[in-house]
Amino acid sequence: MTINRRTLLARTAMLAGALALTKQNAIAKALNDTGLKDLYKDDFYIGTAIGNARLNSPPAGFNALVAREFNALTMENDMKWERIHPTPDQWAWERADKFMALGEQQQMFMVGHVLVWHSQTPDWVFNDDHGQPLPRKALLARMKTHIDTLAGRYRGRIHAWDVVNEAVDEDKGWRKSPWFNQIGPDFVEHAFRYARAAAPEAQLLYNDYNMHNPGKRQFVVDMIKRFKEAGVPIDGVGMQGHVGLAYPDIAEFEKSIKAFAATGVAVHITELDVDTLPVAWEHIGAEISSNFDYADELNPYPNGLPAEVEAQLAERYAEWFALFLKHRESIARVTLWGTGDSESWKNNFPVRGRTNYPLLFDRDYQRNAAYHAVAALKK
Ligand code: 9MR
Repeated sequence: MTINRRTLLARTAMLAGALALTKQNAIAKALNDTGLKDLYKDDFYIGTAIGNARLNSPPAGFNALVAREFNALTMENDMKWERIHPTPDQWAWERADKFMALGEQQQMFMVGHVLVWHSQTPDWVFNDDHGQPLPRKALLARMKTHIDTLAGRYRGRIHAWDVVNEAVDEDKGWRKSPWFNQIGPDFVEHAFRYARAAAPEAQLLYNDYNMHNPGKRQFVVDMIKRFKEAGVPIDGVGMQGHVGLAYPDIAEFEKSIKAFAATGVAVHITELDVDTLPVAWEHIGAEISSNFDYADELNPYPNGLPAEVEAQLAERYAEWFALFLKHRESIARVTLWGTGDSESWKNNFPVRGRTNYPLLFDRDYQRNAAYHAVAALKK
């Protein structure tokens, strides 16, 4: 059979097309099989936080997506005191155990959140049977039992504990929480010592928001130095990273990374999200006792993020990750505070019922522009 020139050209074009398609498929497959954790494998862990709803009834493909993209896992709420130890004699292990199983199946870096916090801690913790504030010694004993039981149960399996959360009140020094008021400032060092005894293999972190604030930075640096001199076991600082499109000043955040790292502890970015909505308040941290009334002008994108804001978000995420990469020697982990936008606490805080877009996957768990910008830094 003779093949004329035209047929030959047509066949060659078809073959080239098929080859291009195969190549495209190979790239798509590689992208499907690997995720951020692979791109950043030589830099730091990439984590996410899992809420109870996703743990119990994950949407289709959710667990596979988490396994593909992340290699560190934090429980968003269900290891907090009020959830896991709601009454003096009651421990609710089911959800935490399930969380451990999920992460351990994938050999993830497991984060315990949180041992000692002023929030989401039931009143009974601080009071005696007559409703009177417990004295120092008794409250310390209660703290120790809690830490022994919780950190002890997951000993050797939780790789980092948020030992104390949010004990510093911006630039006003120690937060005047019941822990502080009833024990004194050394409640923090006691918590770290108890944690070391109960979970000797775990990295022990102090975790807080607004860590770019110079007053807070200095206070935390001084605290770490005092701890090191006194032999209080602290291994790292958690910089939560609840940030926005325009705040905080990245240069201030960077100063804090450097200052913490200079004390010799590891830096963990523990709760990253980027608020895309109008700032409803002056105070930009995560203090959960604040709340604002809903107003339409505070919820401008109920039906989708406009392309220009999406581009801004991508650019902002790229800036943050470029900063983290610059300090990769000091940073052990970057954890996003949730996977898909629909999960985020930012839809309800500080205003309830808004539609926010703070994470790297959209409401259908598709990678968004910010995801691609973060990935592109490593390609
Ligand atoms: O994301 C958490 C949200 O679901 C809870 O309602 C809220 C209640 O305190 O806690 C959120 O997580 C917080 C974390 O535990 C500590 N840092 C601030 C986080 C956002 O408030």
